[in-house]
Amino acid sequence: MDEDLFLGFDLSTQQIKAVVINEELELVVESNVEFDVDTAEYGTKKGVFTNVELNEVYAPVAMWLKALDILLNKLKHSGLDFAKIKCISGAGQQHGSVYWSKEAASLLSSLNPAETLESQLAPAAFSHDMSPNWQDHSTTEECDFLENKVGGPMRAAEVTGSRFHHRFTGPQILRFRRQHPDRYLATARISLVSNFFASLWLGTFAPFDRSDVCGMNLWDISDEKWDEDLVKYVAGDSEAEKEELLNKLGHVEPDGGKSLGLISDYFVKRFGFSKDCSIVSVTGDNPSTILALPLRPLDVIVSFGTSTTLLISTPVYKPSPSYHLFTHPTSKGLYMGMLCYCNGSLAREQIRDGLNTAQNYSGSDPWELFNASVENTPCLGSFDTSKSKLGIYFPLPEIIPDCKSGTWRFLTDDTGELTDATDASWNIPLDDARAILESQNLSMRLRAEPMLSPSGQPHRVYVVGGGSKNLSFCKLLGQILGPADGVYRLELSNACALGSAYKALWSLRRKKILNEDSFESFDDFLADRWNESSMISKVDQGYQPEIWHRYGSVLNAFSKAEDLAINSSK
Ligand code: XUL
Repeated sequence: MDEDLFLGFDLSTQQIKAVVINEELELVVESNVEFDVDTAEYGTKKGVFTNVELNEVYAPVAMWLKALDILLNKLKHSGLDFAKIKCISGAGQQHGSVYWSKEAASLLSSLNPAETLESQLAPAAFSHDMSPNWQDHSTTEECDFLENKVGGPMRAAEVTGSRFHHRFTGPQILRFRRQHPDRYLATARISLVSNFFASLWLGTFAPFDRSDVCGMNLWDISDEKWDEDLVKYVAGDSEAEKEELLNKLGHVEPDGGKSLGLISDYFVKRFGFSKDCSIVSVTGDNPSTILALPLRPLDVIVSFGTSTTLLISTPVYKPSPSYHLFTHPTSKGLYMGMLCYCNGSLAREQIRDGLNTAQNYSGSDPWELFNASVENTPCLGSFDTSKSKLGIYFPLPEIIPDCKSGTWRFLTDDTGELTDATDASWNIPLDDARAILESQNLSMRLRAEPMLSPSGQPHRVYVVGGGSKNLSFCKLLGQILGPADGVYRLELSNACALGSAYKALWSLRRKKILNEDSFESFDDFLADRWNESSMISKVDQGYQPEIWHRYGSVLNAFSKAEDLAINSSK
């Protein structure tokens, strides 16, 4: 068939994925490359290297170059005609930074199509061979330094949408400059994973994406410009050092749908792309995920993956140190609210495995006992409201709240007083199954409520990611967040890459609004084409007043329990 096609990528922590769609949003082909398996010679574990003593987590940039080449060859062998692709966009894991060398610009623009990206760009195009990863926790000193300079977490959140976080790129650049002053000096450009990827496609440095740039703690969201004070604190202390860093950063493209240019000749000659194929801003993986559906204000997406993330589209810029706000990837006047937890699936699986071992489970569904225990345990572990159980489970150091690893179990009564749970009061590991889901969901509710004003309830909750298949997870999410219109599973295993493919399509086909200097919005464009009944299914009724209020009544106690966990681990 002679149809135009659109390509979306997801360069995430453990793999790179590609999806190709047509104008009707139908999936034409998809493929992926898993780093630990397909680029095993790099020796990463779950796509990264970890230095436990230093709390560092990072990934080799050259591995991504190799993986892209493998992925494009896989797509070619699947019969995809690259010449039909009219536009490409993508998404990258957020916050990760790539440090380009002084030779990078000329290397990027003169690639030989007979050779791989990896052999031509690595190591010469980079002043540092590694990209700090979003799971990195090494920048406590830098975050404290910046927080002091700025005047506290609230001020940082007001300006940049988030307080300083270990993984955010400003603190990471500061640490990089302090640890490797020579490499910092040798750096011509600093990109995020997103515009690093766009730069490969363009054969020249791409600007930052309007949404992903908000993951740096350097961008003034309201004024849409670099915060020069912050840039200066990260760069050193002089005007000259600030200017040097501003040059290394380059600019930010304000229009998420604008073509950044045509595809580099390298891909035209090596893979047979059309010379007219246009490249659109590559955003972060979370902003791209909200583009996989026409998300309305007060709708929430919860992604149950390695990390648990909660995403909201909101017209209100109401910053807080306890969540993140980003500029919406496509729509002026909208923001993306986000919560991002490190302890997602790993924490749940540890409890599941403990339960299976304790009960010598040998069946075929590893979640059978866990789910049965969730169903058979009453709300908060007790029918008696004066003996509610609250647990906190962080096998990894957590981002929200900023807390070292550990497990804590408490009992709380109607007054919100907390006592440590005893072996007699808590049936370990049986009670932990419901308690960990409650704990993860209460934490989301506590933080998301201000973004969901006035009622504190979402309109709809959409679930995605591996854990969305588990009905027990969906049910507890519905009970605790209480969405008025229920919980829906997005029947997609590739929401993030698909969001990027949709963005590529919108970019090329969006209509200009007559007499105005603007375009048809992404959400309207998508809503016109999106076939809801084939994309989502309702998995829980959502709001049940009695249960929702019972969970609401322990939110203060839960917040105190978190404080105890934070202080006990200091
Ligand atoms: C978001 C975050 C993670 C990564 C995962 O702030 O750190 O969700 O984007 O790829």
